[in-house]
Amino acid sequence: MTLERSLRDALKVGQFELFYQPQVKLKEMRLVGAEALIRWRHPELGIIGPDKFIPVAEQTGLIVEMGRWVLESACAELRSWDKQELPPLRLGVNISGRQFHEADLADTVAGVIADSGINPRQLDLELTESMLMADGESTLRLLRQLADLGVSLSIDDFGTGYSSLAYLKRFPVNTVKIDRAFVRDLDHDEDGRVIANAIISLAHSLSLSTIAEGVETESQAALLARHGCDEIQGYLIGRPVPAADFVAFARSFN
Ligand code: G
Ligand code: G
Ligand code: MN
Ligand code: NA
Repeated sequence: MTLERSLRDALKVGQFELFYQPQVKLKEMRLVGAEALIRWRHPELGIIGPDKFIPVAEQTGLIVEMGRWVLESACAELRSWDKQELPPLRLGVNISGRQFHEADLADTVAGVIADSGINPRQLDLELTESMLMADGESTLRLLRQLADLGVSLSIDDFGTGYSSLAYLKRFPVNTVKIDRAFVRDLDHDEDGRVIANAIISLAHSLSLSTIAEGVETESQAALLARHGCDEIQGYLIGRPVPAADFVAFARSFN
């Protein structure tokens, strides 16, 4: 059976699952959000990560249906956290290039928000630089439609893409996610610190908030705090875990 066929079947029978990775505000070390990360719970092979199947889902177009499932599941989870009386958290959902270029993404997001009954401010859509570079006017229109729904918009893996800074000013984006490559370099050399500092300063000068990804050590967290980075995400705080484990984590965190 082809991987494409297996993925379709897996989606149909409910073998995909979202894991959740915590995000913490550095100033007061308070849990403020999470990123939803898809996993395939394969009956024979165990947990399979997205790097093994997202590229195929992209190529075949299945990502559109899968992405819709991710949005619905993420919003259902937000609703359930609310019912379980967790403090209000923001949940980040990754949007793929193909999904972004589907004509009706804003309608899809609006529909999922309405059906789930979540507060749109709790939903954050993670976009990449390459999506924002594609086509000026239609991209701007779509971003405005999304922003008008009340969701927030982040740029994922910031610094790894085209790094044309013009779009940062032009588009209604709220947050820059500093790629973990830069965070890893923080410990190594002065250049690493200079780059991270420059990204944080640039973001702040445009009134954007910053989340550093892939934070693994206390010394990285301390350097980021000193540079005024707003939030961190990474193994230092917690790995991506199934929903039930995340709820337990959230209850015990503060
Ligand atoms: O979960 P992990 O850390 O292995 O994620 C690897 C990559 O897969 C990340 O870059 C992330 O952007 C991508 N990814 C994870 N979950 C999703 C998802 O639900 N949709 C899309 N489009 N990409 C995802
Ligand atoms: O969306 P994005 O591609 O940024 O997804 C984050 C990816 O980074 C996921 O694959 C996640 O499992 C991984 N990740 C999250 N925290 C850490 C970390 O502290 N260190 C490393 N090496 N990877 C991480
Ligand atoms: Mn991401
Ligand atoms: Na990233």
